[in-house]
Amino acid sequence: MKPGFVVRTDRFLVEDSVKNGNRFLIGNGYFGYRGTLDEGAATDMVALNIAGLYDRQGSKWREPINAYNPFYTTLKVNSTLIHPNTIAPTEHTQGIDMECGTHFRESRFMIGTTVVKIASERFAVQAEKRLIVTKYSFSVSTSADLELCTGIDADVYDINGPHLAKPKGATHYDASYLTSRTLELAIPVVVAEVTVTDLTVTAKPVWEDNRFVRVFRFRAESGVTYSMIRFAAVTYGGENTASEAIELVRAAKKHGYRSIKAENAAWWKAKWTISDVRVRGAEEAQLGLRNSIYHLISIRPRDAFHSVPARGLSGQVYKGAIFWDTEMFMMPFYLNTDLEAARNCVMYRVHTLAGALRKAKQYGYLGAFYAWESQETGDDACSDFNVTDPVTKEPIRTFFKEQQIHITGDVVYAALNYLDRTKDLSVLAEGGLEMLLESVRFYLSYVKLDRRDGLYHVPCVIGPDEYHEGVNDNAYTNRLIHHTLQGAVRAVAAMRKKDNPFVTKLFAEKKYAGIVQKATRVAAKLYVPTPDEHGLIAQFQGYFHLEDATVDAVKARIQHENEYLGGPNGVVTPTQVIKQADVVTMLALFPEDYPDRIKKANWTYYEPRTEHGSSLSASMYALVAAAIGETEYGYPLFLKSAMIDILGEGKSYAGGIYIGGTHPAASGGAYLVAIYGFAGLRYAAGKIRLDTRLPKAITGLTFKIATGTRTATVEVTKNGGVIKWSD
Ligand code: IFM
Repeated sequence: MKPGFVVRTDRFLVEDSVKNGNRFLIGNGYFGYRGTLDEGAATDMVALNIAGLYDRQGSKWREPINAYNPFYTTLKVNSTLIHPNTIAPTEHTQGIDMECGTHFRESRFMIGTTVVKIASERFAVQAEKRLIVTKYSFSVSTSADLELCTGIDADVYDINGPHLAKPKGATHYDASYLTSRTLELAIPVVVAEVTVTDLTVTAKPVWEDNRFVRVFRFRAESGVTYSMIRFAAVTYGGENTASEAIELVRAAKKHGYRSIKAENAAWWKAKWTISDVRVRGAEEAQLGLRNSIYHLISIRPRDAFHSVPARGLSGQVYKGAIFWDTEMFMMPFYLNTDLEAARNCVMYRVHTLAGALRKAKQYGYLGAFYAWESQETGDDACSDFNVTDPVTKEPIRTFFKEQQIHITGDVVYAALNYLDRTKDLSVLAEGGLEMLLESVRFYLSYVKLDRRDGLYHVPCVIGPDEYHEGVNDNAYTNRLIHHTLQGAVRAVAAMRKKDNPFVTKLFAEKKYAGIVQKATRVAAKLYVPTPDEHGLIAQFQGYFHLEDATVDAVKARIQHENEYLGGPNGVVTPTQVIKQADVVTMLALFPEDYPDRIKKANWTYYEPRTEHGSSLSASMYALVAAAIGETEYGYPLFLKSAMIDILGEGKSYAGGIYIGGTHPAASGGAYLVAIYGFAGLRYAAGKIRLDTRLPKAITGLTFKIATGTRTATVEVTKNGGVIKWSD
């Protein structure tokens, strides 16, 4: 294993299993498999989390389903169950080798005088997204009676489940499989497996404790290493779900473990060639950044109907929903390294436009009001009560879905970036232009003209700082609306040039006559907060009149460590303390808007007033820090984002609700800081320039930018940068 590519632990603690499940996740965009041990069960939060397949039970939150666990395996030695939760291993290593996307573990146990060794590796197959493969080996130092139990565990970890009907177990030649259906929409889900061992005994699958397992009983010789290879597939949705899964595992067996492993390693090698950012001089930064990239690759959307959930594919937190995190924090990585994934993110929003139209209508607006928490249809999965008061146990009414109207502008921002970068107008022809114009229509129906100043204002919103609700003229939101109106007008012009009849037909069908003129007029008269005499931009109207308290002073007012700080009764609400970067996010996303002097004034003002209560916050401050020459201050914030899933120290509760999992927005944010902050990449009109601001700890960065037709290799040192283009 190559140093700099491995994240590992050399100890076993039962209480680390949830954290390790996130840290050691493997995935291929179709599913994520948490980094749990072979013996793991539902109580250890084992999860084969499927992208984009959701289910709802009663009035509980709708969330993605975890499929049955095909890799459940335990070993008994002379009738003693060798389980790290009950017998402390004398040696233990677990981790991921990011170079080839493989999870590994090695454990050593002492049972009396017998040494028992267990080792395994597993990986998500990239070429055939429905497949996952594992190899499990074991040995005993003295001859013993062994019982190897392995199969499909139907006891699934769920937050708001169960989501699957009672499964049926069956076999087909050497394959065994479980079939079930989701409870809400009766979508068929199948998990199949084939097991190949080098044992002389065989075993037929049987039901044992809600598991469909084979139990191999045999006398093991001392010092012999026994191995088992398992090919598993998870399929859903079609008429032939079961036969597809069976064919997949049988074909995989035929193809062979070694070939699949070698092909998978080659896939990762090619992926790293384009995606890696080599950091010189700072090992921690290198590992953190690579881990961020590893996660973004592992959860990339595989088709135009999927995008990336806020907790990746690490489980059901945040309802497996897609937030603005994808567009604003992750898209830049995909845009630079994987244009197909970037296009999928854009097209997912095109395909969920109908949900956004329904939401706007529900709240009395026109056009597309995108879901704050978006699932497969684009309808809003966000609940009325998103957090619970940990003291009273009462749910707290939050207005995220009604008031975070910036989400529509975020969607448009990413789509426009994709178009600027690729000139791929096919996206506009396939529904993208309609998406942009419905977004315009939404904002035109939302803004209010104030006859006193003749300007359009934006009432009653929540900005990125979610703590202050129902505010007017949030700078970030207003700026995004302005960008949406202008960007859509430009897109119409570009599309008219390419295919005027298409645009004319669309305008007639959707009744867009006059929309361009109105968008232009409103953009010109839209109030976007500007700097005052001190260079400060008010986060929203009246912000500077709030109590100017420190974060510590405000936190001293709470009664419970998990108390929700925002909302009508939150301790931060009457104060200027904010949850996460808000004005600073605007400055980070629109770097050309203001000179460094203004950026510095706002960064200096807002940073000490920011709780950084969201994992999205640190990277935005680090990005602007680099721009204003405060790179050293930004460096720890960069590390905080980059290391979040290695250290596993992210916030786990928000007002009594579990919010743990991986943090792909922080991962994307770390990438943004490295490329656009430290290397200072500026990309405009097909040209790259560099405005390098390396922190002291980093002596150099090397990375690639793939434009679709050409690839640039960028090499940055303390003395500046060199860009080499290749076709
Ligand atoms: O999208 C974020 C939001 O900005 C802060 N709360 C968590 C969400 C999901 O990451």
